[in-house]
Amino acid sequence: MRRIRARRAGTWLALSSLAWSPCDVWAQSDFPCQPLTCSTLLPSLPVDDPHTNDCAYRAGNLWWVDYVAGSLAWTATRPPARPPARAARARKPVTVAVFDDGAFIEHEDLRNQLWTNEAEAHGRAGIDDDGNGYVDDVHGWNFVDDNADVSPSAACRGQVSHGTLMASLIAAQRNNGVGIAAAGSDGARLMILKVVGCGAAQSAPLDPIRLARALEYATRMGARILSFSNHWYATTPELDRTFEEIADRPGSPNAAIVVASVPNKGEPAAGYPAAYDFRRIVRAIPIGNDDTISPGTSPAPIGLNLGAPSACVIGAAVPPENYRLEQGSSNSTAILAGVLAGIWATPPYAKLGADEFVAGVVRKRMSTTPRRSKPGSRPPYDHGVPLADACVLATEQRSARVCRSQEPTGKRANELQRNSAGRDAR
Ligand SMILES: [Ca+2]
Ligand SMILES: [Ca+2]
Ligand SMILES: [Ca+2]
Repeated sequence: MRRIRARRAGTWLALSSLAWSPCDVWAQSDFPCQPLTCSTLLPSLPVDDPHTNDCAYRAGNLWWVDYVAGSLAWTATRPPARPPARAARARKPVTVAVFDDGAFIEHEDLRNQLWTNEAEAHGRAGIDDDGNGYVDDVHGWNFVDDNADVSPSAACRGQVSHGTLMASLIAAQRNNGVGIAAAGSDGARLMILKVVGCGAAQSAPLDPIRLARALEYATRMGARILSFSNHWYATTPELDRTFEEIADRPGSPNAAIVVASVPNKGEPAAGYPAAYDFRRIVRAIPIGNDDTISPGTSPAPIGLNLGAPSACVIGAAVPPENYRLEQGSSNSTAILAGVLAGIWATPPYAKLGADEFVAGVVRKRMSTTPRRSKPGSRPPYDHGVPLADACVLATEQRSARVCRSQEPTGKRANELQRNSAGRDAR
């Protein structure tokens, strides 16, 4: 693998592509709780899960959750035959570190989904209670301003909070009566690591020392999945070594799975960390409608490349919006991270180490699923990619609804057909 060595000031980090969806839904006062008519929105199945009351889900707007069979992961993390106490012990939430521009952690779908440093949560303000070198790091750390405030700063309010959206697509709270749900709702806990500022700062040069510190923090504090909905095109020996330790060295005490975005705006290369050929790198390939790979997707190295939804995805936003409809390869990455966390937290996978999970679940099962995208027009996508799909696992625990069919039926199908006809006529 050829690595581009960078002068420190030349290492760039860019949030992977994210764009407004073309759907005019903002005039709807109760967005996202009413069924949306959107030119690119794929249908969900009729909602009949009594354990999931989130309004966007019940409205059929979370097509992408069913697409990756997120509700299968919920079912599997709710073993019906076990007493509650045993079920709780069997479950092992996976800490997912979100490397982004921070997140609005007071959001109604995020505040109960956070990783918590218990020593700091029950400690004294202004004191580094656990002695890890970071004062009051309750839910993560702000490596930009070097403090514990991981929420978007006042200067960033009114701008898109990329990290808020990503955090919600990994692990938005399920069954709280509001908003959305995600594949990692029950299995993931979010560690918020602010490594880039908002607005114009998002395309500013990356400080590799800052990123290396954040990586070291994440693994030391127990993150098992590191989610990067961003990429950069030059690296340093220090960063290479850090990623190698985390994502490649067998038996490393810092072993974790790195979920890396592959951008889809026609970039000639995927960038880092997707460009690393390490064994614990899992790349998200953005999938648009009808199982097609987003046409501008950069070529990714051979390896663990799984397709995940990118278009017309509803996620959390900073008030007063609260929710946004977005499309982009960033979405695919966060959704894939949530899928992996949701599965990994579930018996019998919860007991596996990072290498075992990658080898036995991601490589052996998910990467060999017969459910694949349509072939892309050019290498390396001319044979398609396997689609992230929890249904290939734990067949004995399958939720019949999500695995039975990907096609809408009955009344919902008729309704979608009418909507489609109406769109075509416009
Ligand atoms: Ca601390
Ligand atoms: Ca403290
Ligand atoms: Ca919710």
